[in-house]
Parts: sequence; C-alpha cells; structure tokens
Amino acid sequence: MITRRRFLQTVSTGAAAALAPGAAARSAPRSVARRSRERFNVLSICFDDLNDWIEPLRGHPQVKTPNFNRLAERCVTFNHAYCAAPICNPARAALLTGVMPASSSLYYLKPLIRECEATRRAVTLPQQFARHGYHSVGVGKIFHQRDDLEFEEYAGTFGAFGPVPEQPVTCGLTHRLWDWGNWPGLTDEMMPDYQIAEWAGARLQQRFDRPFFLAVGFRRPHVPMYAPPRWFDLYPLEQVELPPHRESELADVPPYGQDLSWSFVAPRHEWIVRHGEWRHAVQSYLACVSFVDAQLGRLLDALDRSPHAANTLIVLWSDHGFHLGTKQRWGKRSLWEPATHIPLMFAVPGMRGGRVCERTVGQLDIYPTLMDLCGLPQPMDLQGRSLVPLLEDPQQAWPWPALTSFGQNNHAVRSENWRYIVYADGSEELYDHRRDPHEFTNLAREPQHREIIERHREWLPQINQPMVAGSADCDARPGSPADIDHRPPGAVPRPDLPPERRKRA
Ligand SMILES: [Ca+2]
Repeated sequence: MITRRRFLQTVSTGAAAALAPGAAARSAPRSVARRSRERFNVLSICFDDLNDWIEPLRGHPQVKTPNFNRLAERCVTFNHAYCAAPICNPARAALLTGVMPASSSLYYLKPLIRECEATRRAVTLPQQFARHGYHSVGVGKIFHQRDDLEFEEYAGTFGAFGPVPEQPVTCGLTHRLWDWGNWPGLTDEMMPDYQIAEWAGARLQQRFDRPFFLAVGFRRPHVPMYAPPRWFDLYPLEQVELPPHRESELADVPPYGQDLSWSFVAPRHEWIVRHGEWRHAVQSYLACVSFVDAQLGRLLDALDRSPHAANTLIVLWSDHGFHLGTKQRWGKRSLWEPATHIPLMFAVPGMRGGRVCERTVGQLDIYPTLMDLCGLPQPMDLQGRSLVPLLEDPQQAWPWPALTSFGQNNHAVRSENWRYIVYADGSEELYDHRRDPHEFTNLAREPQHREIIERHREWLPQINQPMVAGSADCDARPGSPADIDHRPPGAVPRPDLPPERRKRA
C-alpha cells in the first residue's frame, strides 16, 4: 500500500501541495456537493486500445462515430486526456487503484494488481463504491484480467477478443491476434462487444436496491481488427487516408526511444508497407471503431429507456492509444501522442453537455472525480485530482500536466502546448504542439528550449520503483518473455525480425 508520505515523496516539492489528495475535492463548488446527495448511479464505459480516432477528438478525418458524437452532446469532453501507461495492465491498474506506475511498480502486463505487493491490498474503484453503499457490477474487460475479483457481480467476457477464422485473414505472423481485414460471415451478434452491450442493456432495465456502479468494458478496436462487413463498407479502401507521417520522423528520436517502442508482438512497419497493407490496416481499425461505436449506441439506448436514465452519470475512457504507422510503429508501447492520447468524457446529470475542455488531465484523475461527483470519501492513496472544477468550468486555469510512464524511469510529461519525454538513459525529446501536432521534430537538443524542458522536468516522479519480480510481457530486455510467450506453438516465425537482438541495460 502506498502511504501518503510515500506519495508525497513521489512528486516534486513544488507540485506536492497542489497535488495533495483531496485538495481539488475540497475546492469543488457547492453546487456539486448539493447534487452529490442525490447519489448518482455510475455507468463507466471503457474501450481497449481506442486512440483519438473518434469524431469528438478528430484524430482521423474520416472516422464515423455518431454515438460518440451523441454522447458528447451530454458531456464535457476532455481534448487532452492521457493514459498513465501505454499498455493495458498498468494503465488500467493506475486508473482503478489511483496509483501511478512509478509508485506501484506495475509497468507491464504482469504481475496483476493482486499479485503485486504495492497494490495487493488496494481498494479498487468498484470496491470503493461497494464499500459505500453501491452495488458494483462489471461486464467485459475493465481490469486487465481477473475482473471477477473486483466486482460484487461480474457477468464475464463473452468470448474476450472474439471469434477468429481458421486461417488469418491478412497477417497473423507475429501473433495470432495481430491480424486484420474483412472476414465475411461475421455478424454483429457474434461479437463479444455486441453481447456485452446486450447484457448491460438488459441489466439496466432492472431495478437495483442500491445505487449502482456498472462498468462496461468493450474489446474493440483491440486486435484482431475484424468487424462485420458492413462496418468495412463505411470506408472504401481506395479512399482511406493514412495518418500523417514522414519518412524521416524517427531520425531525431534517441535510440532508447526507438528501442522502447519496438514491439516484439506487432508486425514491423516495413513489412506492412512492403506488402501494401497500411491502408488496409487503417481501414480495419476504422471499421472496428465504428462497430464499437454502434455498441456504445445500443448501450446508451438501453440507458435512456431504463428507469435510471435521469440519475446516472456516465464516464467514458480508453486504456491507452494506438499507433497505425505513426512513428513507423504499430500498436501501443510508446510515450508519443498516438499511444498516450485517450478519449475521456463525463456526462453528469444537471451539468450542461456539449462542452470541451482543453486542459491536460490523466487517468489517475478519474477515481477522485467519481468520488467527488458521488459524494464518497477518497482513499488517501489516490494520486490524481478531482476534475469536478473543470466539469463546472472547462476554461478555468489548470496548471497540471499529464504524466505517462512506460517502464522504470521512462516518462512523458504532456502540457497543453508541449510533450517532453525522458528515458532511463537520460535522452530526451521535446515537441511543440502549437506548431508540430504530429511530433515530427524533436527540439530537445536546441539550447533555447532548455527552460521549457526544466519546467516540465519538475513534474517527473521523484521515486521510480524498480520493476517488480515477475514482470513479464514487457519487451524490456533481450530475451524478454514477450518474444516467446506471445507466439503460439506452430506460428510462422516473424519474417522480419532484425538480426541483432535488442540491447538494453
Ligand atoms: Ca489495451
């Protein structure tokens, strides 16, 4: 368990007072406190590997997400929300325990929160609701694994990543899940996300004897990027636009950063380009986003016709972003904008929707925000801060940047105008988002930016816990289990594995 004292050691002196748990909550306007006595129900909706390719965030100019749009009309949408870590387990663990990776030591896909000393006894978000008179219900993927341990009522995964064809549609070389394309015969009803929305929608029609915390975790657009054909029809292949990119954009990235973002489980960018698959993979991701958008719509329909429509607040989030060829990378596992920028939306009964907030916020802020909105106490270890002041006034000053960590001592600090990255070997990146929203030009070596860098460095955690024993699937060291565990028996060896092994201390 992270003590308050230890928490305060994790942030710099200047930031500590402002970041103290509960500080923002105490400043919440009285109007919210008054509303809180109504004991809102909470519907938490999350997505797996959904980047900013939804219409409200304009991450891809062609994506069609009418239901995200519809929800945004009721919401404050955070345009600059960032994950705590760019892979599933540590991102979800941070959000659901309120403790950052640098404090918990959970950096990779293993261990799980109940297997890690620092978080073994954490009061997770659904547990906190349950302790304070709520009925906690989960369906689908909310935690990385073992959701059944965290909810009073857990309905299952409905088939996890969904059906897979006997033979890969397109690729499937590096990992069976790393495949994409139109698989004729697939129907919406066959997809776990359809069934998850169906189950949650039916549950919402029932009465509860207590307020509820219902968490619904969708799987798409996580690979395999399969969706029923009608979702591909929305994006004719020849018209699909590739994300902005430059041939040379890795040239000024430090070797450490290139290496850290080099996933063993994703196909190489060179392979995808050489086989003419870039546009097809982008089409497949867009199809998956529109498919899951439709499931969001079915869930919202169900809420709207339920007895709980007027008294249920909604929070929507993704665990992290996703590269589709940006920085010549595929998948997550980087400290750059595409892997760290996430949707985050709050719809609160009685609060005006259709508003956007440009301030930088993070996943750690979700737990204290929900406590604040529902009038519940915060566990003292929470390291984020309530966003209620921003829900009340999205324009108000907000000095805090968002922090993303990937492995020990690798951090990104995102302020409204800048992204600063520092790796464990001390190498750095700096991007000016006012002029360079796609992070093409690393300014870290230019002396005139030293002051900007120093200002961002003040937000780095002062304590960086070492990776715990049993950390795995991390792509972190030569011979990492990720290279072996992720390859099913009999899989075709990756055709493009570079001859030299990765080198890292
Ligand atoms: Ca994920």
